[in-house]
Amino acid sequence: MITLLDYGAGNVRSVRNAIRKLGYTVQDVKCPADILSADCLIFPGVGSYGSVMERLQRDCFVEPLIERIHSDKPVLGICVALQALFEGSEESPGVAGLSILKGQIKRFTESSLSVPQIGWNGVNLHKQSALFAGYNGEKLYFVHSYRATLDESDEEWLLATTNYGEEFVSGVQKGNVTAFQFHPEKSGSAGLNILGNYLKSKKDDAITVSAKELSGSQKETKIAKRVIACLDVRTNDNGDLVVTKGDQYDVRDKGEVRNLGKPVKLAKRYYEEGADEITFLNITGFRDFPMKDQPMLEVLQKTSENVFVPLTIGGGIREFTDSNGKEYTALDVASEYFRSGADKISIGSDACYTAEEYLKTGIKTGKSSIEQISIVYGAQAVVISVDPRRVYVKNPEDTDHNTIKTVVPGPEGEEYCWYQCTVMGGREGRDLDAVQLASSCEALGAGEILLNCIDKDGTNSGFDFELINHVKSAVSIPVIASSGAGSAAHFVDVFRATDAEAALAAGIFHRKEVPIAEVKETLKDNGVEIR
Ligand code: 1PR
Repeated sequence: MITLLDYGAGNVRSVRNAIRKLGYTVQDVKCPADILSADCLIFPGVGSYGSVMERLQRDCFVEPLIERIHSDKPVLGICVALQALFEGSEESPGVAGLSILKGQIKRFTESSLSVPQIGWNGVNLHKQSALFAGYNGEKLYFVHSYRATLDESDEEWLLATTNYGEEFVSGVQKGNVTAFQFHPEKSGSAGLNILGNYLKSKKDDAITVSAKELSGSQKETKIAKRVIACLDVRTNDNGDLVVTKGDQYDVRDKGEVRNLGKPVKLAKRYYEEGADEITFLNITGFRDFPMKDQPMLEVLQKTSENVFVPLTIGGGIREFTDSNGKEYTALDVASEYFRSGADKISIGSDACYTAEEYLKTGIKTGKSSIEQISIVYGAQAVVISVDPRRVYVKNPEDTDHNTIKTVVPGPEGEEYCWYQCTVMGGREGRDLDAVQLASSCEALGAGEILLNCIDKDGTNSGFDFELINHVKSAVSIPVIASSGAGSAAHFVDVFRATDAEAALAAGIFHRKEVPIAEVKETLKDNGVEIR
């Protein structure tokens, strides 16, 4: 029986599912006394530093947690939970941490790297640990903007470090108290093995493997380029929820919605084939309301039972009033998705409306979906899905929008274009360009850009490098290149021609034209860092 400290923030379902998958039962901490009496406690950290500490304070969990740690009873902290062991964080100035370890958590400072760090990175082990028995140096999943370093007086806690521009502490351990910056529950089979070792060692003393044996010679770790499988989901004309795929966003073939499979089954297949991340887009979310759309929530719940890599979900994240007059905020909708197993939510149409308002006034109202969700769940949980299409102009002066000189001239030989943002799945073009959208959303607290391209979608002709470089140079958050992948070589091309952190594809995976393993192999053969 494992006790989970679920204080109601973010995707704790994944941790719960991972524990169950490993054959253990889970009970929740219901009152402060449970923290002290638990045999084995897991403290998942999701959300921003301030909101984690605020919830712990509200529920009177701070004192018993400190007491449990001081008395060396088993605790495993994950992500922000590692950071919570320190005195405080730049993320939430003035908020006191648990102060087990000295010092403040600081934001990544290396300007050439996107922040947050989102993706798979290595760890260097600094001491023996039973938790890494059977670990073969696989990369593990990280998602954070702030990082820990240890004060010299706490050196005995050092378990693992990772490099992301600078070296930071990715694992601490002393006696029975351990915390990881990475997410074992999201790190595929390698992560489940580590989590299993923690759970096992509480039953019978697990084998301890030497740090040297585990990580070999210590070297700088590198973040991998991510390969993402995307599932566009909607209800077809028979009322079945299906994975579909458009050609330049037109998902109908001879009048019928294309049916490329069942969402839960396909997601499991992609996980097993080595996808680094899975994205679901509820493509009719702009007209249906997700909280009434239980099948979509069910897709997430079922998927997260068997898929242990990050899950993103988009579609319909906005405020809404139902037929009974009940009002829901975008945060309510997102929270429901997080509770159902999402690690990140993606906002499409509503991000355009928000950016337009922000560009008009320059005021951050704190009320937009992006701001509300980012404050509670952290920037890394908020993805902006951009659906742009090219608009050609003869001269840059012909438009107020951000233009590029293109190597793919327009129908009338135009040498310039801008990328017009669209809403409602490409149905309506807005007076907003992709750079305006991406940079406004970053300013409002978004943590990643999912950069689709209507012109390229479903064409198998390769990614639009011009668009990706144009947007990438305007933001300092990670960018996922999307639309147009037709071969494994296209992934190599996009990582050579742009600095995108990830590349996403749909059609080639659904139609089994290119297996994910082939994409990974080809990237590796061409010297691209992969998981
Ligand atoms: O506006 O917040 O409700 O979100 C709706 C979401 O649904 C947006 O993220 C939007 O991108 C997506 N969407 C809406 N309509 C469509 C459509 O196709 N008719 N799909 C759609 C977006 C693009 C990618 C696709 C890549 C890769 N699909 O998701 O997977 O282009 O495809 P490829 O590799 O086959 O070329 P809101």
